[in-house]
Amino acid sequence: KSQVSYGERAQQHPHPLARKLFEIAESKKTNVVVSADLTTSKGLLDIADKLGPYIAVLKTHIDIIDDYQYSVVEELKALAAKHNFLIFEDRKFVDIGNTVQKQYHGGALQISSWAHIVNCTMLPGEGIVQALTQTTEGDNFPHKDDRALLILATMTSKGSLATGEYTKLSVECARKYSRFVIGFVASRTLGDIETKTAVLDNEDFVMFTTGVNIASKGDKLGQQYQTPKSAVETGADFIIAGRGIYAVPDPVETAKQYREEGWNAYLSRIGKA
Ligand code: UP6
Repeated sequence: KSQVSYGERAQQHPHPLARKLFEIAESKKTNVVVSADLTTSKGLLDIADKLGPYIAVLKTHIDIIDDYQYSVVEELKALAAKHNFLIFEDRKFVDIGNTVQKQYHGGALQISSWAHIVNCTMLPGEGIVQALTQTTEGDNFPHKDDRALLILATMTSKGSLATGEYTKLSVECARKYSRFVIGFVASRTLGDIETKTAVLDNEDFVMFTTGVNIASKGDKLGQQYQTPKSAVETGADFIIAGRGIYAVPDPVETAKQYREEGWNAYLSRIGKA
């Protein structure tokens, strides 16, 4: 887990989008990512506008929006610019290279035209990362410096098989394709897996942690939670919270609370508390 400040990481990171992300965290003093799992356009846009000032990233599942039209992501892009946050489409690509290229760039959702960050699983093997990386490098892709990939290295759901060899391959591919991969979605540091694949202190992968909730330990469908403080202590650079923030009576006050707890844990981690 990094003991370096977001500000320094913003200056040193080789990837332009990671630099931007750390700049946002530093300037807005927040490491909160809200998982805006609302199922209507209005719900999504309302929460994005209200919570925008307190978050670094807004995570979407755009395919759960009942009344989806492309104008929703255009409005979302405008809100991202207004409040200075990035958009992370939690698509969890999981297919052969040829298919994920089409899912990322085309189809009904046109994800690469609006999502700064996307993620993929390692189930298909190296080819998925290779395919996604490759398609951002052609001359006809205008957003190259503004797009990045996270690898889903572990999962928070009970009984998940994203462990062992799967997690090791996540680290290997993140390293090999670091021109597009900036980090992981994971719930623990990846420094403790075998020496050959362990994340090293001099590698600046960005760690996003889901399953963050102050008030609950889990749900009835196998989700398992930890608090913002424990997530940051375990290595999260960015804490992702969904229902803990958007499904409570006062999402704005709650987002501020997550921001404060996440930020204080970060300050202690870098020795500035
Ligand atoms: N998510 C997890 N666990 C993972 C990966 N992704 O919960 O291992 C995603 C879910 C959801 C969000 O798809 O969008 O993070 C968690 O929402 P919650 O905070 O409401 O449980």
